[in-house]
Amino acid sequence: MKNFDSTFTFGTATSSYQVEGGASQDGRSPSIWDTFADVPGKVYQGDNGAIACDHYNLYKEDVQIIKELGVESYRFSIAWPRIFPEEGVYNEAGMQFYKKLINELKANNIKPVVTLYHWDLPQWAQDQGGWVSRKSLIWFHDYANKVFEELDGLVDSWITQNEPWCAAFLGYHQGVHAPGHRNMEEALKAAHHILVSHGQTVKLLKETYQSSTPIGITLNLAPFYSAGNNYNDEIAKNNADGYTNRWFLDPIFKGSYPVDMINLFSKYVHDFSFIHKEDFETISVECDFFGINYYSRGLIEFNSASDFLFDSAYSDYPKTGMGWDVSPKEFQELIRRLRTEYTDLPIIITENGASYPDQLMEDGTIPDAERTKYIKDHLQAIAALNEEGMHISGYFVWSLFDNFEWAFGYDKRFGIVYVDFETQKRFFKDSAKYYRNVVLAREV
Ligand code: IFM
Repeated sequence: MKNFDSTFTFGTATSSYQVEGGASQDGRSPSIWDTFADVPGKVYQGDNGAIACDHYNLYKEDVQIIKELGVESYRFSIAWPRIFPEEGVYNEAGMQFYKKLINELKANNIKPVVTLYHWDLPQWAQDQGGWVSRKSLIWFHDYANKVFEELDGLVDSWITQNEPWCAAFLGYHQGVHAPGHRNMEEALKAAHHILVSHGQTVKLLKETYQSSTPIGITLNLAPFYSAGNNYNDEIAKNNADGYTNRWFLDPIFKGSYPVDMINLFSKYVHDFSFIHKEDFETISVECDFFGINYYSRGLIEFNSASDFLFDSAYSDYPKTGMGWDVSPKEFQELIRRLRTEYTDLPIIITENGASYPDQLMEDGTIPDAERTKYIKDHLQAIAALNEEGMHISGYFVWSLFDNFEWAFGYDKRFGIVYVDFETQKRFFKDSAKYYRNVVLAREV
């Protein structure tokens, strides 16, 4: 048995578009995900987030579920198109929802951890170029400014951006997320503006608001390994690491982009003048913590036909329902690397969890032994890392609920609480009961 000390935070996480529903309630305008989900073939079975878990209307009941789990914190995100449904037009009714949610959480002793951007860019912003346009910095500044004006002081911590790699590279390079473009130049511009928007937002909170609310960014990181013991696979692994991890870690913690990746990307991008020299000082601004979403390792092999010479290789590891390797040992290696190469900041695991095909039994139980083991293994890994002095200060299970899993629609269930999407009834899975016991005992 290993212990978590009293400073360690346990929580669960969701994001606005994945759980809220209420797509046209109280003046919300469409986000890029509403638009993308409308395009035939983009999302599994044509699913969308119009209703999702109806959290927008059921938030009071949902807060009771969080309370029953015994966790101290709830991580959620704000839907930008509720706050600014049109450029420059503030919508107080949208803000009211978050005020009510925060009040309800606080009344139940649950700390709100709030993400400003978890991928639901207003469609009006995309119509003008989205994150590819440098104007996104102005739009995001105005949005963050209004949110801070109304909510800072009420929330426990702020997260500026969630997983810039997904928003930029899945959205603008691979085309599998909204807005569904396939253009590396756009992806690099989007990634850059997202990173600058992060730094600018930290400065806004600390300098203009003189706020002491902790603030940080969340990256999705994966440790990569080469499939073969040969030079080609080593190169491929290095490129995978650069594309996924270093392109984001280096500017945040070292104040520059990795030169090997600039060289590699210059195959598709010939003009890097969208990167202004002074941007690095903004991107690398000092934060209070570093958020990591961890799901899996990647096994990599060389492929001369792929954009950046790498591909996923066959791996014989046990897999989650997403086909992702279950890899808690590699998670530990990732954290040790971050400590040696990048940062001393407290690390918060802002997401970790697994999707499996669950079955709701007649008696209302959901036996999800694989998810339970996944969570247990990662919690044990964290406790062991902390014994080594790695200073991980919190853990948020992804996700509180089964929800809209982006291009996979409702096909993939990540929740520790099962949602029957026909009735909107919620059921604790066995993993939720297990997690509650860990949280209460503070040991794993
Ligand atoms: O559901 C997503 C979440 O929105 C961002 N991180 C990964 C999760 C699982 O794919």
